[in-house]
Amino acid sequence: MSNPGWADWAAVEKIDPEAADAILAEVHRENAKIELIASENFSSPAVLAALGTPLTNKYAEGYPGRRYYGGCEHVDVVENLAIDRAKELFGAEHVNVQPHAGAQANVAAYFAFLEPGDKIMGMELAHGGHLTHGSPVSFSGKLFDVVSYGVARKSETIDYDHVAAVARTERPKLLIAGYSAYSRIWDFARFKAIAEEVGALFLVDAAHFIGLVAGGAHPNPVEHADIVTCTTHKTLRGPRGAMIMCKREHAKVIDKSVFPGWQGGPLMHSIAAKAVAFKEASTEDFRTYSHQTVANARAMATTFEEEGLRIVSGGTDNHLMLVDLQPIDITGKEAEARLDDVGITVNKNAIPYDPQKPFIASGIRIGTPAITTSGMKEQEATQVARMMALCLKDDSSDAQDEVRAAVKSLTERFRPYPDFA
Ligand code: DSN
Repeated sequence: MSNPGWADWAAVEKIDPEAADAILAEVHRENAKIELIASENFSSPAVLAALGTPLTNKYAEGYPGRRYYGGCEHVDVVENLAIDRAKELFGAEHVNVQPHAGAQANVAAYFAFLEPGDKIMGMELAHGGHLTHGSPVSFSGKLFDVVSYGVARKSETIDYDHVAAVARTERPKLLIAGYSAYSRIWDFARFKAIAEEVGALFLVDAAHFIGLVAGGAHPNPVEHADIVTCTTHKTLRGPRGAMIMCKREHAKVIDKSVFPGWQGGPLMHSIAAKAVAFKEASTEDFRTYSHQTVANARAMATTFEEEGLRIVSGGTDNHLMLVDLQPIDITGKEAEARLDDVGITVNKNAIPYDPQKPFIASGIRIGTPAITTSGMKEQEATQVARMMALCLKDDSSDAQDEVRAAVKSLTERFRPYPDFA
């Protein structure tokens, strides 16, 4: 059955031309611009097809075999497929595939073990951590007693001795590793040892790099952490969503915290798409993709440095890098706008010890998951970095036009949805 008949794009155009136009414009943007936002990727046609199914209709509160609604026999199969594939892919003892998003996975994981007012210790947002790791503007900072660690000023990498010293003094109940903007491999074994020494649970938020783990291009935090949370749409290239992996002994509290603790009905269409994405992630193609993502990031970092820009911590081991723009005297905010204008999408980002406010920022964060999905290799990644350096260093209209033309020519060859006209 190649055309099941329930997805009808013509109906969207007929019923809601305004929404249809905006959707098509977004797909066109994804095809026509160079996408370097480190947390974004392009889902495959199979993942997109699984998302757009009548599984969105089904209420399935509970878990496979233990639901609060009838008629769950098929969605049970789907959820079990997703769970079993994730277990296999990451060597996890238990997996919950129901969290709707990364923040929901973290809230459910924290409250499986913690009470409001308990102490958590995570990486500072300004040094690359995530809002949910204790920022005062998120639930994590409002409901918990937060201790943060950052990167060392000189190396711009984690100072494990400092983390251990703070943990010994503060004795958090939960130690969190993970980031939104850190380009180095994390020593999970060292963090586990610190957590054990102070009697803390150890949680890794692997949202950014979990796809690299699946493809064998990054160490696996599941081997060390009590709990691993992650999203499914970044390097893992699945549908927007999340999951939690944990040791068997924590399975019950994690499941109860997700449902009924923090969520109601699971998004079964999204869980179906997660199952498809996990199958894709177990292939040799995905291994190649993950290693290429890292190779592309390295190529870009080297090129930026050759062009006189500074890479925070001196390089990258993963899919992203922070570029310090201070040597060329342009702010992150200005750089984001100028690059956007020539067809290159990035986000401004604070660098560690940034003298600028976060909304201005001295840096930009660059990630290679999306361009690698579009087929770019080191040669194109290097070309993109050179084009970006030209755009940022020379604001003449000639230079900007030259980069705009180069973007057009590259995106004609490398686009995520080539069949979309
Ligand atoms: N918003 C994501 C990112 O860009 O890293 C994290 O949630």
